[in-house]
Amino acid sequence: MATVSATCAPPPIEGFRSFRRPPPGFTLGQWQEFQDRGLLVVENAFRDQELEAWRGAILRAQSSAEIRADGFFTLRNFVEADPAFTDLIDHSAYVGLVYDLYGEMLKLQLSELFVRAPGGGTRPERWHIDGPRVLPYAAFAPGAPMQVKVGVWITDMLHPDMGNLAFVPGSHRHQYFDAYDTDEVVRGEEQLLVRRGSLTLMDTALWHRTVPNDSAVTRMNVYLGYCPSWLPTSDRETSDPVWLASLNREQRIIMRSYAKAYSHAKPPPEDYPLFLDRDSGADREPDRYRDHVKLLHRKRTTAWERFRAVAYDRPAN
Ligand SMILES: O=C(O)CCC(=O)C(=O)O
Ligand SMILES: [Fe+2]
Repeated sequence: MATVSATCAPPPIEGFRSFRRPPPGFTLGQWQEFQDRGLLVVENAFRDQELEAWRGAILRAQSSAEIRADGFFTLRNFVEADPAFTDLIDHSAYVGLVYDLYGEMLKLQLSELFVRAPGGGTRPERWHIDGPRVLPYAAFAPGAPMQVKVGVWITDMLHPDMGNLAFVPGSHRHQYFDAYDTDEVVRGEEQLLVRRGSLTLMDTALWHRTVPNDSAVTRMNVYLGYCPSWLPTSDRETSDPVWLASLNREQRIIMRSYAKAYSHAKPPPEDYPLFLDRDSGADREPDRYRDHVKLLHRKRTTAWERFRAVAYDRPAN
């Protein structure tokens, strides 16, 4: 007969050994740049080999899709389209940054790739912000970067007018923008100039557009949008379970493939912790609650809440 202790021993927590600390987050300088301009640039964030793998996967996706005559190609939820893309869900170059913002509720809101070939028909986007317009996130959370987009730049963007992203630095603090829904050139506008291998992080409350590609070069990049899990997912309902099973634990959680909508507000217990505390390695903050309070009910402070003290100051105008 089995001993009492053997039968009553708690089962090992599945995956416990694989809990890990998040990669590095914002430096103070990066935080300042992100909050002042609404867009942070990190050069040399990716290796050549990775960029080549992603470029190959974009070309594969493009070759299996119907391509518009003008060479414009976009694909949403692209992370599911090719195994070469899955490491973009939790890439160490930026998952620490978005974890600083959204902590234990981190979700990949959307993934989208863009191929903007030379020529007039590259479907430039007019001035806009991403996300809800009639009551933008800033109406409720004026100081919070509620939605961000990571850009991974696969081709050199060293000159203007090659299908660049254009933006007005600091405009994420304003809910109104005179050139909204136009493609006018505005004062203070910058075209994003970055080298291949750069990473950008944009607060999507930043007013932005794209410019036509008058160069001889095809622009290629991918965007990964992140937000708190309780904002709606933009590019999918749920993910293919077979594909999900091929991901690592953090990737699977960050996809937030929940059958019930309210699970996005209250994720299941097995999804905690997403990451351990970067400094202490603990799965909780000390001395906050009495012992009986379950992990899934314990608030974990984000780095953003601490950075907020360094004034992420966006008046609600
Ligand atoms: O292609 C770009 O750089 C920006 C596209 C864009 O603004 C969007 O998809 O919301
Ligand atoms: Fe946009």
